Amino acid sequence: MVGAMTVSVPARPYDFSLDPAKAAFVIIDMQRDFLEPGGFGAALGNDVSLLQTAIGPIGAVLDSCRDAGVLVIHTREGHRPDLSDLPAAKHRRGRGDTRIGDPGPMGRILVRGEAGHDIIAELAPIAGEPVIDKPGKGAFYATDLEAILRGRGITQLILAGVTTEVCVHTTMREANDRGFECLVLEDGTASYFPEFHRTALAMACAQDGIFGWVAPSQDVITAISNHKGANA
Ligand code: TIU
Repeated sequence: MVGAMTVSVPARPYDFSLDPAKAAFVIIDMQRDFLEPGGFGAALGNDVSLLQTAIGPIGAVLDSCRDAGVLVIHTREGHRPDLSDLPAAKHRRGRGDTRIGDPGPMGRILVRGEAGHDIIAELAPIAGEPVIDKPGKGAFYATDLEAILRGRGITQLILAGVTTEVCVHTTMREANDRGFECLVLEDGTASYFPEFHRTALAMACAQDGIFGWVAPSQDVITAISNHKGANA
C-alpha cells in the first residue's frame, strides 16, 4: 500500500482529514476530583457517576495513539496550595459548604499535589506525555500548552475528557481561535448534564463546523490503525 499523510475520519459535519504526525490527543481533566465522590464535581452538587462513561472510549483511543506514536497530552484543573492563582470570583462560586482548597475525602479540593487532583488510574500518564496544569477551564489560559504544541509542529487536536460543555468546550474554542483543527470525541466526553453534553457537541459542529468536528472514538481508532497500516 502507498503511504499516506492523512486519513479520513467519518465525522460531523463532514469527514475529518487526520494527519497523525501533526495531531495530538488532548485528554482534559480526567481527575478524581471530577469523577469520584467527594471531589470538586460532587461539591458542586453533581452526580459524578455520569462522567464515567467516557473512561472506556478514552482508554481505547489512548491505546491507539500510544501504539501509533500520536502525541498524548493530559490536562488537570487545579490550583497552587496557597491558592494564589485562584481568582476570588472562582473561589466564591458554588456557594456550597465545600469549596476549592477545603479538605475533602481525597485531600484539599482541586489543589495540586492532592490525591483528588490526580488523573484517574485507568488513564494515568506515562513517561514522555506532557501534563498541563491549568488554573482555568480552558487548557490554553495561563499554561504552556500552545508552546508545546507549536514546538512539536502540531496543527490538529483530538479532544476528550470532562466536562463536555465546560473545560472541553472552552479548550476547543481557545484552540480554534489559535488556528488548530479540532475533532472532539462524542463518547470520550461527558457531562453532569446529559442534555448539555448533546447540545455542546451539536454546537461545536453546527454552522458547517463552527468550532470543528465531532466523531465517535471507534472511527478515530479505525483511522489511526488504517494510517499505521498504510505507512508500515
Ligand atoms: N474540567 C471541568 O470541566 N471543570 C468543571 O468545573 N466542570 C464542570 O462541569 N463543573
